[in-house]
Amino acid sequence: MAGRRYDEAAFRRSEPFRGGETVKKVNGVIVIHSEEHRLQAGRSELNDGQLVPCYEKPARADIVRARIEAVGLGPVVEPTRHGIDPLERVHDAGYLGFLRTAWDDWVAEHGADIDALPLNWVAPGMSRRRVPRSIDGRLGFYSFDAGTPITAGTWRAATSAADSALTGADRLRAGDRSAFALCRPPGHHAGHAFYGGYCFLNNAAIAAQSLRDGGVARVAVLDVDYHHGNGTQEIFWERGDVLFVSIHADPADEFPYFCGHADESGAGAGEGANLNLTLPWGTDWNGYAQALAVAAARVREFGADALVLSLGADTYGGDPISRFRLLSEDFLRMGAAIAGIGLPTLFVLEGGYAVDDLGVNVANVLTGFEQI
Ligand code: Q9C
Ligand code: ZN
Repeated sequence: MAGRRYDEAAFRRSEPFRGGETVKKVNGVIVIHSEEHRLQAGRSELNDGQLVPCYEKPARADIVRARIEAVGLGPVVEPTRHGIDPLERVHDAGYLGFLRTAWDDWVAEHGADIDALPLNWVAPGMSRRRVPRSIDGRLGFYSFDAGTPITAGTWRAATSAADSALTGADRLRAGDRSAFALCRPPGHHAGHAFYGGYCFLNNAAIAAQSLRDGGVARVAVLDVDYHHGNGTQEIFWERGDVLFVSIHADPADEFPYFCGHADESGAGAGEGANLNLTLPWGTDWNGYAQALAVAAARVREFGADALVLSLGADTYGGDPISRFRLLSEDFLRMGAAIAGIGLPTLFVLEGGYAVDDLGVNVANVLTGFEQI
C-alpha cells in the first residue's frame, strides 16, 4: 500500500492546497452533487426492535460537500438530467412505476404524517405471481427491510442521485481520470426490482451500465462499503462484461444477512465475474488492506476499461451501526490503493453514518487517489 506521505496537519487546517505546501497539489476531481438529496429525509427506521431516527440523513451529504470544498477538491457541479431510460436499463419498469407513486398511494391510505414502511414480506412457498393492489402489499413486494422509509421526496431525491452517477459516467467517457458522484440516498442495496438498506435506485449499477452502453467494453464495480452490495451483485449476477467485487462484513453476522458469502461467484455468462471478500467484525486496516489487494488484483486481471467504486465509509471505527475499525488516515491509504489499479474511476457515495467524521473520511479517499 505504498503511497506518498500525507500531511494530516495541513489537511486539518481545512485549507485548499495552495503554493508552498509539502502536500502535492490535489488536482480537481470533479464532484457531481444535487441539493435535491435533502428531499429524502426519513423520520424513522426500524432498528433493534424500535423506531429510531434515520441514520441515512441529509447532514451526511452536507458534511461531505463542506469537506470537499474546504480541502480544494472539486469543482462541484450539478448533475444533468438523464430521464427514465438509463434507469430502465438496470431496474424493472414496474418497480420504477411503484417507486414513483408509492408516496401518493401511501398518503391516500394512511395520510402524510407517517413515512411509508413495509409491514410484511413474501416467504418461500408464498406466491409472487401477482403484484398486490394494496400499497402495503406493494411496499412488502418490492422491499427487503424495514429500515428504508419512503417519503414525499424519495423519488426526486433518488433520481437526482442517479443523475449524479450518470453525469459522472459521462465525465469518464469524455476522458476524465476520475469523478465523484456525491449521491444521497445511496444505492448498492437496491436490486433490479427491490429497495432496502436505505437504497432505492442503484446509482453505481446505473453508472456502470451507462458506461457499457456508451461503448466501454469491460467495467468493474468495486464496493468498499461495510455492507455487501447485494443489489449490485444481483443486477450483474449473470453478466460477464461487468465484474463485481465487494469487501464487506461477513453476512453470517451482518446485514444484509442473506447474501454476500464468499462462495457466490455469479452464474451463466457471469460465472466467475462476482467476488465476495468477507471480513470479520473488528477488522482494522491490516486485515482490510489484504482484502483490498486481492480485490485490486482481480479487477486488473479482469481487464476492465473503467472502474466504478462504491464508496461507503461505514468501515470507519466510529461508525454507529458497523463493526470494522478503520481510522481516518486509513482512508488515504484506501484511495492510494484504488489509484494503484490504474483505471479511470467513478466514485459513488454509498454508506457511512459517523456523520461528524464522514466528510474527512470520504475526502481522504479522493485525496489519497489524486495524490498517486
Ligand atoms: N442495526 C448502506 O450502508 N440496517 N446501508 C442496519 C443496524 C441496514 C446500510 C441496522 C443498514 C443499511 C448503504
Ligand atoms: Zn453500508
